[in-house]
Amino acid sequence: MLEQKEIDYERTVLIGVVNRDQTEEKVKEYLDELEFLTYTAGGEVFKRFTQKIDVPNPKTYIGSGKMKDVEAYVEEHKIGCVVFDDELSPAQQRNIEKQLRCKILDRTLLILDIFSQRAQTSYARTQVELAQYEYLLPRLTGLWTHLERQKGGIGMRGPGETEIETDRRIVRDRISLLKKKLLKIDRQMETQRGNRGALVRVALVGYTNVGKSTLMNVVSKSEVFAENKLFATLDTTVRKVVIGNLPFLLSDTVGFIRKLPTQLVESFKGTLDEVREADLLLHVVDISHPQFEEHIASVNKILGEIGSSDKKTIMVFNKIDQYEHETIEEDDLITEKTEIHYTLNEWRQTWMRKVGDRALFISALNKDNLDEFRKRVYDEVRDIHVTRFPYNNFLYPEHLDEY
Ligand SMILES: Nc1nc2c(ncn2[C@@H]2O[C@H](COP(=O)(O)OP(=O)(O)OP(=O)(O)O)[C@@H](O)[C@H]2O)c(=O)[nH]1
Ligand SMILES: [Mg+2]
Repeated sequence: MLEQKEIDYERTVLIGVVNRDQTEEKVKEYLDELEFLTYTAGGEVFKRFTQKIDVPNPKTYIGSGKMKDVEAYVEEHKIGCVVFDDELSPAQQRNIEKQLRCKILDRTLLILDIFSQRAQTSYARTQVELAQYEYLLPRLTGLWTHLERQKGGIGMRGPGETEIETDRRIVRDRISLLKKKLLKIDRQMETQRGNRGALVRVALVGYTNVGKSTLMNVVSKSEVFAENKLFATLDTTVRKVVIGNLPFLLSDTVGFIRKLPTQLVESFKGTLDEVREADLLLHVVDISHPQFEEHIASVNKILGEIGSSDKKTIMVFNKIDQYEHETIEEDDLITEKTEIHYTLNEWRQTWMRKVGDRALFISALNKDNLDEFRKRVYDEVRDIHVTRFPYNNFLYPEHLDEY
């Protein structure tokens, strides 16, 4: 009989701060996301600590009193890992680690660790490794050196484990080597993309876990890995899709997240080229997520960073099957109607006002409204094709009823 192997989740504590820009409610939402990230990396959250401070303590990020509370908790509950919701300076990381005597991770390191765990192809692995070395370089002195060398676990995957002792020069050499390797792969991929001919290119983009791969699978009948964890997809998959008689290329790529580490955006340049070179973006949104509007803003910010803000975009609001809104009782005269009370129809109207008919509401899982989705994509792709090849649009009859 096969032995049921249980995953040993690492005992973890989260820390966030409440300040002028981050209200208590916001910090709770951010820590919810950090908890999901921790779970994806293989950790179980035992407790969250938050503190009200406007300026983080330069030595320990949170104040010394709060640090004592955390220290006591870590010791009593045998916590192996403490995760901070922001990027820590190298000095902060060292000081905190000295006091708490366990692994200290910040948000960036946690995300890098998940990427490292998830990277499947040599291309993705090279990109993640580059980002990890870039993160490591300013932190080389004394990172976890007094901890016994644990095998594996959160934050220990990748180069941190074996090469901490080596000096900066070696790390710099490694970085330039990885960059060269990436450049070579990028060139090969560029040639591949060039060979694809004149087909219109459509890219799925969006926050992580919104359903991009699920939608890709439904539309293209492919089998891209989809899972309810963050960053299920790291590599780009491209499929030829035909709607009606119109063929085009659809790509599914890495999801975005709030505060995506800059090292990652930079080293994933090659993967993100697919987005940069697309003719049309399908911005997928998980409308059932309470912070979906903030997710849209984060995605738009990253699209700006990679120079893709001005692309033609269709907003695809996914997971409508899971959408819930709060209701106000009829005799309740105090509660003001806000966005949390919107029905799907009200969201539809709001977005129609913003982007016209470039907003769609679907469920990729239940295949709801997919006909409408196909028709919209068909229309946009046809428009692009006709503009590009004005004398070659014989492919597309005017009245096409079936998609
Ligand atoms: N309820 C519901 N769940 C969905 C829907 N579409 C996708 N999901 C689920 O959402 C989770 C994430 O789906 P993915 O397709 O992996 O999402 P993704 O955007 O590709 O995620 P990353 O690759 O991690 O960025 C999976 O558990 C899916 O089954 C939907 O329409 N409704
Ligand atoms: Mg995916």
